[in-house]
Amino acid sequence: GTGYQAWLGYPSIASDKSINEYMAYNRLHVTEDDEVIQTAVSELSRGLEGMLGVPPTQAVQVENAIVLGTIGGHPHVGLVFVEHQFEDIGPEGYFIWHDNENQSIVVGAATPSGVLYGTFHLLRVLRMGASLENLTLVERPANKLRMINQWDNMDGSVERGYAGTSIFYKDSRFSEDLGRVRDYARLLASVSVNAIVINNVNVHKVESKLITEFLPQVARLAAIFRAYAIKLFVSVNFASPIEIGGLSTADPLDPAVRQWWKDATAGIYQQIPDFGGFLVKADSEHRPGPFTYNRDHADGSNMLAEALKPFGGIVIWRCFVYNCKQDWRDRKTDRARAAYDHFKPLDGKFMDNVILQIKNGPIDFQVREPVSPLLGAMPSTNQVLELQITQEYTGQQRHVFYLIPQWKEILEFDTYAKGEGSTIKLAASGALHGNPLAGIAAVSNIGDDLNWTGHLLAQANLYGYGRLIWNPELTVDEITEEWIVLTFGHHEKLMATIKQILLSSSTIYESYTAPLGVGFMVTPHTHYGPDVDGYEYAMWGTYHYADWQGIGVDRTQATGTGYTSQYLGPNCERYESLVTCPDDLLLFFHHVPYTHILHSGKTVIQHIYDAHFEGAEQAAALVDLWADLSGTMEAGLHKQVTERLMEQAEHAKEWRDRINTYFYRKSGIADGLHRFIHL
Ligand code: BDP
Repeated sequence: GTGYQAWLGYPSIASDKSINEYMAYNRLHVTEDDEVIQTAVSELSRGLEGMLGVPPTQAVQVENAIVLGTIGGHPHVGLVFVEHQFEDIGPEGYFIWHDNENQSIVVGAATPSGVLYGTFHLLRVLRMGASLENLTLVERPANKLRMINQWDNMDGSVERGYAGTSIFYKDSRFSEDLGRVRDYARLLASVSVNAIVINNVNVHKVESKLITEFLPQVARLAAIFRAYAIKLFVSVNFASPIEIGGLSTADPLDPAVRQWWKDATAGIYQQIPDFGGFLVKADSEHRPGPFTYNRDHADGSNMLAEALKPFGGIVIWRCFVYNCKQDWRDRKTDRARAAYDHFKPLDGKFMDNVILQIKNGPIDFQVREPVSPLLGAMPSTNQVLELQITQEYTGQQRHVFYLIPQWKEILEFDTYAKGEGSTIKLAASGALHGNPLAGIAAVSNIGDDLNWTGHLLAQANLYGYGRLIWNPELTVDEITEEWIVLTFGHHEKLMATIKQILLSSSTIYESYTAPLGVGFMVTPHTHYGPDVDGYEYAMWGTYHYADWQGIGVDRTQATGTGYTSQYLGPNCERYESLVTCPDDLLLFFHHVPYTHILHSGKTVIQHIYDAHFEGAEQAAALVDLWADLSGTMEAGLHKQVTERLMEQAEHAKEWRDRINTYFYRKSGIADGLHRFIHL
């Protein structure tokens, strides 16, 4: 009961009715010895053996077998594909087809990676207990780049990691035991992740050497991921030519600097021929960047892109760029504006192997933020959407917070960049503007905790992330139900209860933390637990401008920072006007008196009180809901979650009391329901 297998456990189905049906196919027909296809074979063997009790045998003919292969490499797969004229599956898609005549199942794709994804899909079908009769599945990914960012440091710590220490590094070295990394690669590939950045975006001196001194070890990691069709990327330090190269400048237009990057890059490709490229955080939160030399982000990224270009590598340049000192005591500047203000004017200036990576919101992964107006706003520039799986501001994997509904909302958001229907999912996939490189990246939530994610239920966020980036059309229900069955098995009550907990979790958390989109209100630096006073008083404090009369950040064009003008069409007016601005984002866009009446009919202050009382109550109720599941799963799993939920319930009370007391003292307005006596 550790949770280590996550959604890839394959318990025996000896007593299920499907066993006889599945048993009839327990033979594999494979003709290619490609490494990734062999990975697919071993995954399938492992799964079948677990479920059926006996490993599959090698089939000499395709009858009564599972047939795996590429269209060009396995004659039977090629034949089936042509005969059935399955729709275009692209380089990474696949088809799974039940051949009635031969009583076989054919998993085919254009490339080995497609075969691997198809194999994992077939395993999912078997685990879900579905019938194989008439099975026809044809899939291709919506997003080309499906990436994970590790924020791991070589000292073994993980920035914003809440599940133990790094599985990659320890004491400024690579971990001796890379078995954990291999198991991680399995988890990622099983949900179609095809790229990973192996170190934190904040690159210290020691990690700068990943592309020089530590290359042999990086190459070992690349080999592990390669077997699972995952490309390896490294976060680089923009000042590397100085830090480790012995140069006196990192000016992107300096010929010696450019040469240094070219040589370093060539060195990488010598050891890792399929190296993915670089991820860069520059000119943000004290990281070095082109601004030091009066150059812009296009100059900086193009220099790296030029070095990578001959090898087919790419530069992913983050747009999380803002001056972390700017808002302090100054209400005229606005951190929310920064990414758009910096990057929008540079549209068209980036090389074609540069991708801009843009956080989903304009600030920083808050519980609630509007969608970043930069997404979709640069037609001539490649972009990827950046999400955060690790729960930095969403309870740090001590509180349950299921992120899939939030991500769905983001993906469905209409930017109006090319008129109605210009959704974020189309911007992210590149379809909106026809960009050649595009996709989605997210900050991982795993560490060396036995169950990977600290909170067992946080595994659902990693699983759901993978499923959603492959196919943003999947519904929240579909993803949730899949994860529950794959993790806990089939059980009616268990399904209903866990689903209820997951689907209510984000609303509950939101209600006892920062209200109405105002954000932060967390302890500076750790970002865990409530904190009340604002930026006016502390540099890394919260950001809500609450005083005795009112609260919120005025980002309107009429009287505020003008941030609303970065939105297009109806979005701009919707946020600008108090009449149309949605309640849940009200304080993100407007500064209002506590007595302002929401669309819900409540005043802002009464909403704050009510939400906090209700949220804490609902958090406590989760403990009871979970308690009711005892006996439906392994005791060890049950206990893990019980402990976290109890901590959450306690902590929710602290949130409730500190936030409510703060606003009561600020506003002097009593709770209409007179509940404070119970505090
Ligand atoms: C913030 C984190 C910080 C990261 C930064 C980033 O607090 O640790 O370095 O984002 O994304 O969310 O670069």
